[in-house]
Amino acid sequence: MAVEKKPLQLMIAAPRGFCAGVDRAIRIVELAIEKYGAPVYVRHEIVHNKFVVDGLKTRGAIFVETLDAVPDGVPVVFSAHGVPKAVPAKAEARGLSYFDATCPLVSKVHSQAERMVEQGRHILFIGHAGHPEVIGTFGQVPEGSMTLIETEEDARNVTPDDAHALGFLTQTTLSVDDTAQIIATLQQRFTDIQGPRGEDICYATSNRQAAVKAIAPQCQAFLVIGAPNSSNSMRLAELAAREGVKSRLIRRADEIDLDWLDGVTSLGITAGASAPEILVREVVEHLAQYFDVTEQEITTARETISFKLPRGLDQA
Ligand code: 0K2
Ligand code: SF4
Repeated sequence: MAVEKKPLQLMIAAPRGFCAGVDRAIRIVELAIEKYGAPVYVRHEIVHNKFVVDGLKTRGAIFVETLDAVPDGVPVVFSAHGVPKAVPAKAEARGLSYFDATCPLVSKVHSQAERMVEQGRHILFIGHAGHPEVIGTFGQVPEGSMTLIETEEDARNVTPDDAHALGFLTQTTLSVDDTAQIIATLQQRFTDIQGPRGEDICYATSNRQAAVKAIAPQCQAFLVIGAPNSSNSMRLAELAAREGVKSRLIRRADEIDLDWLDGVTSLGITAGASAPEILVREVVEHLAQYFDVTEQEITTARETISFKLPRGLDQA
């Protein structure tokens, strides 16, 4: 006798998954392969998703962590997270053709950093140590002109040389709530600190977080599709947990733990900005093998933004 499947309502967040910067970055690699033929080198994972990276590998992309690993005469693409200024400079010095897939919203932060330093300000940069975007943004300005602020405690304890010549900037993929608190602390301590309007958290990061916040009260568990090295995805899983819902970050459907779902009748689902929709469908189909699933999409914002391709590839 067939075992009856238990009902499971899936509350699927919208927006979720790919943002305009990720779309553009992947397209740049595809077009570079089309234009130059394989192989095309990519410095760092183009976006933090193994499925995407593996897909591009099969088309002829080779992923490396440093420019030194790129042979002469082969084109190279820089990842969506951005690179220190020294990287394109070195590529130029070597005569390499390169394409910069840095998200325009990350490049905007790079320009803000340069401008602040030109104005003689020291920058307090809110972000996560070691993240490629942070390394890239630090690499836009002379060494010593930026201090990393990772936590509110850092914001309380930082002792800049000149408290009246300060600016702050942020990584684009941070927790909206944590960042607001850190900024409030900095503004309280350094009353004339300059910053961008709000912060530099991008539309995609904040929209995905807002959707999780809206859904969390209606479900008993949350699955976030994304990679552990994906800052924006990690923030979504963390946020669901803070909203009182148990949550897990999974790369693929095969990481779903059915025991963990025991007793759950409504499940939130979202995907980080670097996770393709096909992986969301894979998760839904996997769950449908074990549960009697109903899908409900909960839309908290509509995204229409798209970014132009770099010159040289827009006609490819
Ligand atoms: O969220 P992360 O910055 O770690 O990066 P990904 O998961 O690759 O998402 C794309 C965002 C890239 C730049 O903001
Ligand atoms: Fe750009 Fe935001 Fe997407 Fe990062 S998450 S690539 S900053 S749009």
